[in-house]
Order: sequence, then structure tokens, then C-alpha cells
Amino acid sequence: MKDKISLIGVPMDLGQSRRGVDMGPSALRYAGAIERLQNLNFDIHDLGDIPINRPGVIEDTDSKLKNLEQVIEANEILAKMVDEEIKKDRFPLILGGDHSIAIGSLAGISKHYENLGVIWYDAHGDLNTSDTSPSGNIHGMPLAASLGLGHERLTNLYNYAPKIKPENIVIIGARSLDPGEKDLIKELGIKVYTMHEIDRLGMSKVLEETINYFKEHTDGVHLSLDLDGLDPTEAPGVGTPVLGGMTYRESHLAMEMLAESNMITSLEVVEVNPILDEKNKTATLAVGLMGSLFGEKLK
Ligand code: HAR
Ligand code: MN
Ligand code: MN
Ligand code: MN
Repeated sequence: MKDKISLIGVPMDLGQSRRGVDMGPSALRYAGAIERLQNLNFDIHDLGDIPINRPGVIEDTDSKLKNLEQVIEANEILAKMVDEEIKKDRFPLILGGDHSIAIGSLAGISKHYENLGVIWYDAHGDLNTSDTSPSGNIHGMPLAASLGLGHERLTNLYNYAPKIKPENIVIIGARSLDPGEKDLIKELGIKVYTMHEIDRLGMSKVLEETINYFKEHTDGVHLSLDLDGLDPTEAPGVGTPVLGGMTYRESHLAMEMLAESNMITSLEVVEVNPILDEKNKTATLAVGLMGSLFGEKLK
């Protein structure tokens, strides 16, 4: 892993409908994100938060793609910043914000790789398009958009498409997939470890398989860490909680194994909503996971 990290906050809440997730970057900083990584001797630059254009009244021009213009605008800025930091040989650490920001992250990152792997740690597949989405919320679409599927303005963000290939994706923790997402997973043969597979195989095996798979196929791996991947009893501060998720310990094990693999080249932490949280429990948990991912040891 690179020893230089650039932190970019993205106070985005327009990809979904519950207020508060725009305070995610503050909650994660307050929980000690920067100090945690400094203690591991990383050279970390906090670039602050990117501006989000949130008009008092938002006119919904398209109910199938809510707040499309604002989401695009922020993601273009994010993509450029991420791109620039990688050019400087720094590891991009993106703090959200809702998951719609993955469109910009991946747009900035993927330019630098032939075969970028993506680990999507999430209760959801985020594989909807405007046609299949039950909600019109763009945070349910970033993985599809990055594959080149959906509205042209999203797929072609940062002027190229697609960003990633279906065979370079591993989804871990899925337990709430919409019909259109299930169809797409079958059609494209996307590797998905649902909670069922995690229960049967155990997290250790799931990560071992994921790491071995990526070793052969990819030249960099982005970890997209959606906190609703964890069980809401342990991570309650999220907008779309789904029961039966991954535990605190399973998640630490996953991060520890990824740290050992030394293959993660970028990270985003999304969907932390401090308004829905209990005393910043979810942000604190997220920062602990970051600690494990960046190499903290128990002994
Ligand atoms: N699948 C549902 C939709 O498209 C819910 C998506 C929720 N997404 C996130 N990110 N919280 O994973 O609306
Ligand atoms: Mn420095
Ligand atoms: Mn998500
Ligand atoms: Mn999710």
C-alpha cells in the first residue's frame, strides 16, 4: 500500500432521500479517521470537502433519476480530484456521502488501471438503472453506471465508459437485490457473495477466494465500503438498513485479510448517517475498519 494518502470528503446526500448522510465526512473525521492513519505512519493530506450544490428547492426534472444534475456536478469534481491525487502517487481515500459518489471515484481511479478490481461491500447491489430502479435514487445505481449501464450522463461521466468490467467485480454481503439487479447479475455473471454464501463458507473463505481471484485478474483493487453492509445492530447509522448483515468481527477479518494481501489501491467509505446513528457508533466502527485495512495489528 502507498504510504501517502489523500483524503477527500464528499458531503453528498442527493443520491437518496434521507437527510444527514451529507454529514458523513464530518462524523468520520470526528471519529478520528486522520489520527488513526497518522498513528500508522501514513502521510495523510486532508483535502477537505468538495462543494455540493444543494438548492433549497430542487426541481425534479426526472423522477427516475433524482437530483441528476447535482449528482453529476459533484461527481465530475470528485473524479478530477481523485485522478490528480493518483497522478501524484497518492492513495485516494474518499469519505461520503451516499453511494452515488462511487460513480466519480471510479471515474477518477479507473483511468489508471487496465483491469481495476472492485470490492463492493454492501447489503445492496447498486446495480439499478433508471429503468429498473424502484426508487429513482442514484445511490442504487453506481455499479451499473460504472459498467456502462443506464443513463448516458451517468455512464459517460468524466468522458469515458465503461469504467469497469463485470468480471472484475466482487460483491460481498448482498441481501437486498431488486429483480432487475438479479437479472443483471445472472446476465453478466457477476461474482456475488450474498449473506447465504457468507454463512455457509465463512468470511475467511470468502476473502481468500476474492483475493486469489483478484490476484490473477486485476492490476489494482478499489474497496467500496458501504456501512449498510454490516448488520444494523452494529452499524445503525445508515439510511437503508437491512437486517442479517455482516458482523463487526467478520468485517474486521475482511479488512485484516485485505491488509495482508496488500492489494487495495483506493478506498471509499459511504452511507454513514450521523443523524440516524447512536452517538457516532457507525462512524467510529468505520474508522476502526479503516485502521484494520491500513494495517493495525492486534498484537
Ligand atoms: N436497491 C434500492 C434502490 O435502488 C436501494 C438501494 C440502496 N442503496 C444504498 N446503497 N444504500 O447501497 O433504490
Ligand atoms: Mn505530506
Ligand atoms: Mn451501496
Ligand atoms: Mn447499501
